[in-house]
Amino acid sequence: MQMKRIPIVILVACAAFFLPRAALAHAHLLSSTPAASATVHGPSVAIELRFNSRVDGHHSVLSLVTSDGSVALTIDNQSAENNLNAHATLKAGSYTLRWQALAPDGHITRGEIPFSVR
Ligand SMILES: [Cu+2]
Repeated sequence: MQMKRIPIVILVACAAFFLPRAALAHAHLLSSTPAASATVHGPSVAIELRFNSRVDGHHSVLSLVTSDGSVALTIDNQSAENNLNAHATLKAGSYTLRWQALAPDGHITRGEIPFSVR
């Protein structure tokens, strides 16, 4: 029951994205570590996403996607109120960091950052 309600919430959030006024308050990704398409040294990888607005570290979601599936990351204490932080121990390979950020206005934004570890 609970699982089926989540996609509806996301749809509503996406619809609100197209309202210009609301869009100003959304959390848009400004930059990240690793950067998109970057190759970083492992095995210890620090992850930081920097947004244009505050994000709720307790209700945002980070996961790592590989060919083997997807693993949820624990979100660390935020280095700044606009940032989401995590860390992972990764072997060499290709990864996609999938993020879902909750802004203070209740709207959710999502995206993916592909990167490689060598
Ligand atoms: Cu918004």
